[in-house]
Amino acid sequence: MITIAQETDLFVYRRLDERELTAYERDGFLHYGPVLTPSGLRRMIDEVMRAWSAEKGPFDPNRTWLQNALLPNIHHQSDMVRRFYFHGPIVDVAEQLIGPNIKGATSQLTFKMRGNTKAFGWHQDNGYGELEPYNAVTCLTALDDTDESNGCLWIIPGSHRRGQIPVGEAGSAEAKKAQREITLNVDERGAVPVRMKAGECVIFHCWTLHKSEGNRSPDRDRRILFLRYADADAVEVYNDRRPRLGRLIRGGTRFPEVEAFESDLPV
Ligand SMILES: O=C(O)CCC(=O)C(=O)O
Repeated sequence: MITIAQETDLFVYRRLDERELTAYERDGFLHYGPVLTPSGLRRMIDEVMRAWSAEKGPFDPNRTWLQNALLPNIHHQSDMVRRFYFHGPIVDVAEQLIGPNIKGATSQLTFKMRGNTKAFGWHQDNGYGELEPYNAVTCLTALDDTDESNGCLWIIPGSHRRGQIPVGEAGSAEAKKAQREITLNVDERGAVPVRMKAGECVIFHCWTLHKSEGNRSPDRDRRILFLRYADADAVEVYNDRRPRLGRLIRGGTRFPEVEAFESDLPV
């Protein structure tokens, strides 16, 4: 495995302290703070916007929710995303929260450009395709300042302790392929908004309930880089327990197909 030097001009490295580890265990999430330096943020935005503009552009009410909101596998299109995903500060954090063997499970842009007032309902990330073991971690990095007016994330602290919430057919391999929406009916008293500055991230557990409202701001986009890390041996429960394919980032795996997957992608 290639080890590259820390890129302190682009990324802000910091491991979690004891207090944060305790908070993550209790609340199922952490507002971690800055992960991109100002120049890292500029480069990240430049690169991902090239990919976004080529395929998407501004919000278009005639397109579907998914067409307006998601650009999957963004690490295939951006060197900065690959560096951040494979070698950035969150890899150390994922190691603290998951263990020594880690793969990248998902990378995507989830954008809510101005004009896009569509909400993203309450869900667990493990509802959209159940992974086991149940310790996968999602990291959302804000590329814009985000608050209630432009569709920031909302989280129910401690909701990860409810465990995997059954979603029936909606969690099947077919539903996942069709990228069907899942909205759980939950008691949302106690939910908190996660306001972030551009370049900051929030980290949460695969069972933590979260949602976002529409972007109601007339002039502010809400762009987020979504990355997910899992145990290198994590399997897809909904898919006959086949291994989730994703780039091996740290340690080893018992699955040769995971070891080989994307190992030819440049850093
Ligand atoms: O893009 C959003 O607003 C929400 C993202 C999210 O919750 C998710 O992708 O799991």
